[in-house]
Amino acid sequence: MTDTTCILIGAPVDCGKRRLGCLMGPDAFRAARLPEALRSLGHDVIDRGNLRPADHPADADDAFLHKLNETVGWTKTLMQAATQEMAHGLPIFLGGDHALALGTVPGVAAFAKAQGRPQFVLWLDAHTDYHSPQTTGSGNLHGTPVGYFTGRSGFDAFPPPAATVPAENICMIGLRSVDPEERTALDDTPIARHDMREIDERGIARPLQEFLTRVADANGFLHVSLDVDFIDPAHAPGVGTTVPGGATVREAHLVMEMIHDSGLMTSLDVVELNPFLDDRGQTAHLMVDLVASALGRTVFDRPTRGRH
Ligand code: 6HN
Ligand code: MN
Ligand code: MN
Ligand code: MN
Repeated sequence: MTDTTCILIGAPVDCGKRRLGCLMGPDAFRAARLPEALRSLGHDVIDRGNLRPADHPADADDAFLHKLNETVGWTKTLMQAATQEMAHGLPIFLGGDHALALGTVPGVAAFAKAQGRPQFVLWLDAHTDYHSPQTTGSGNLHGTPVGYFTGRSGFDAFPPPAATVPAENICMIGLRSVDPEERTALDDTPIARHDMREIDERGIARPLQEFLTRVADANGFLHVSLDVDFIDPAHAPGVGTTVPGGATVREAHLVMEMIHDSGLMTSLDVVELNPFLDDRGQTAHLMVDLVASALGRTVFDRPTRGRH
C-alpha cells in the first residue's frame, strides 16, 4: 500500500443525544496525538480543524426529537465536506456523536457513485442505529443514521441523502443492544448483522473477512464507522451509551488490522468519544491506537500480507 493522505475533519457534533460531551471529541483525538501517530506510519496528514453546522433555526428545548434543526445543519455541512474530501485523500471524521454519519455516509457514497463504484459500509457498534425519526423511542437522532442512508422514510425534515447505500452493502459487527422497532425493520433487509454471541462463537475474523471479500469482489469503496461503544466499556469507558459485553481490545485491533491489510478502506468515522466521561484519556488513546492499526501499525511485518 502506498502512503495515504489522511484528512482529519473535526466534527464536534453533540446534538444527536441529550448527554453532552462529544463536542470535545475531536480535540481529545488531537491531544491523544492522532496526527503524530499517523505521520509516524509514513502517512501525510492534513488537519482541516473543526467544522460547524450549516445555519439552522433554533431548536426548542422540549421537542421530542432532540435538536432536529442542528442535526440537519450538521448533516448538510458534513455531506458536502465528505464528498469534497474524498477527492483529496482518506477522510477521517473525528466525532462527535454518531449523528455525524447522517452526513458523512451519504457524502462519501455520492463520491463513489460519481466514480461508478459501489459504496459499502462497515458499522462497528453495539447498536444498529437503524431508527427513523418516526420509530425512535428516545428522540435521539444518533440512533438514526443507518435508517437515513439506506433510504428509510420519515426523514422529511432532512435533505434527501446525496446518495443512499444499498442494504446488501452494509455489515454490522458488535451488536448487543437493538430496539424492538429496529429489529423488526431490519428483518426486512439484507443488512448483515453480527451480534456479540456470533462473535463469541465464530470469532470476529470470519464475518469480517466474508464482508471484505465481498467489497473487494465488487471493487467497492469502504466506509468504516467506528462507535466507541463497539468496544467493551471496561476498556472504553469514555462514551455515553456503554453496553457490557463488547469487543475486547484485541478483537477491535484485529478488525482494524484486517481492514488495513485489505487495502479497501476509503473513509472512516470515529464517533461517540465523550472525553467528559473518559478515564484519564484511556478511551481517546485506545481509539487513536485503533485508527493507527487501520492505517498500518503492526508489531511485526507479516509475510502473508496481501497488499504491502
Ligand atoms: N449510537 N437505540 C438507542 C436509541 O436511543 O435509539 C441507542 C442509540 C445509540 C446510538 O450507537 O450511536
Ligand atoms: Mn452508533
Ligand atoms: Mn452505539
Ligand atoms: Mn500500509
